[in-house]
Amino acid sequence: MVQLLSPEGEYSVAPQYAEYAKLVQELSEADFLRFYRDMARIRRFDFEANALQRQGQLGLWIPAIGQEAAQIGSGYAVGHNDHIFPSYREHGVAITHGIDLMSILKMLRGVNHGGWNADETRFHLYAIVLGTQTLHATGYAMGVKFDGKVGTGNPAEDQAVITYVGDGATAEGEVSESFIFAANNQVPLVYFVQNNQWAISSPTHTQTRVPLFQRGTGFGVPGIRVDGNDVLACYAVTKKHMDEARAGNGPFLIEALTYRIGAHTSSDDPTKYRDSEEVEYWKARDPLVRLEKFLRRQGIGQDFFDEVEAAGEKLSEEIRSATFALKNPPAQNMFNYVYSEQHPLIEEQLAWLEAYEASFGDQSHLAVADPSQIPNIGSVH
Ligand SMILES: Cc1ncc(C[n+]2csc(CCOP(=O)(O)OP(=O)(O)O)c2C)c(N)n1
Repeated sequence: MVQLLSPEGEYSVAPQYAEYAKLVQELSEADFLRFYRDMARIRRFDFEANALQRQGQLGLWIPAIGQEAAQIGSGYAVGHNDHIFPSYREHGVAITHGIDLMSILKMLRGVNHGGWNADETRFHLYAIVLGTQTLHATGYAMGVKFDGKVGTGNPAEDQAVITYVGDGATAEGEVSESFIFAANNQVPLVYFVQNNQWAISSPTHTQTRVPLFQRGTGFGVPGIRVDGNDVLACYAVTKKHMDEARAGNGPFLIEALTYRIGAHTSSDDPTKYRDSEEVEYWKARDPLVRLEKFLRRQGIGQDFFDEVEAAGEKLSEEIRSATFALKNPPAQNMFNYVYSEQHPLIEEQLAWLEAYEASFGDQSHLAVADPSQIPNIGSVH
């Protein structure tokens, strides 16, 4: 397993991983601080979103606590032409590609169809149907390959694709199919498997007989395991294999070994199926604490951590007030974008809905109180 930062935040490189360490040496102190800022930002966002869900402001929350190093490290390793096909938990990767955090919350409140501009950000839409994104990514990477945008040596031309998939989802047939097409066509694709060790209540060992980094080997997709709680290793390993993919060396799989510290979603209670000792073991290997220890060893002072804390407070306030201010869209919006052109079935259903709503007469006296008047319960640590 590639590890560059120990849980105590010590930087050390085993000789066989020197090629990865070279990529870390190209980073500056500003990069390390940016990694920390974003990891802390996304964790704060996570706590806030969870609280908003509990207050009834969101329909669902999907936490990523514990997975910040895997997401921020790999996200920053994606190049300026590359495309990203996420699963549904990659809020950390999203912020490395300029996704506005409110677009994630709007989706989980159900006030839009779930989206952002994937053309601009190259961060494609979340995929809830497990494993499907690996096929989308493979298809996209086949297009890149057939358009000759691989291995030209021109950084303005060459492209690679990365797809994020969970440990459990690697057992889906779609993922095996994507391995076959990716390998046979030698497409520029990196599979980034976040092994957070649980697929809702199913532990990884019930999903595979081989370590996940070997999942693609028989299909022709080689792989490696990285410490998913070590942001520097996640950055370096992803950077190296995205570079290789862009250069035309075919698909590759990275298994980032991490842990889902929180629940699967706000609808799940993990105390029903896993031991608290296991959770405590992984909390002691918290990726954010590990990077903090490294930064303190590098001489980064308390001022920096205070500044990050203050930015977190500000973010929480912004997220809360922006969420409270969200308006419910007209129910008619659900018919938008079903077909590219008008369709008689949709017109009929829309007419039915309008007649149904009109049958209640004027409803304005039933309007709910202004949600911004809901008392502030304070931030959650
Ligand atoms: C095709 C399909 N089957 C089942 C589900 C229900 N489901 C949602 S998440 C999940 C577990 C996925 O676990 P994993 O791939 O390890 O990713 P994680 O949620 O841990 O990030 C399941 C079974 C689904 N969304 N899609």
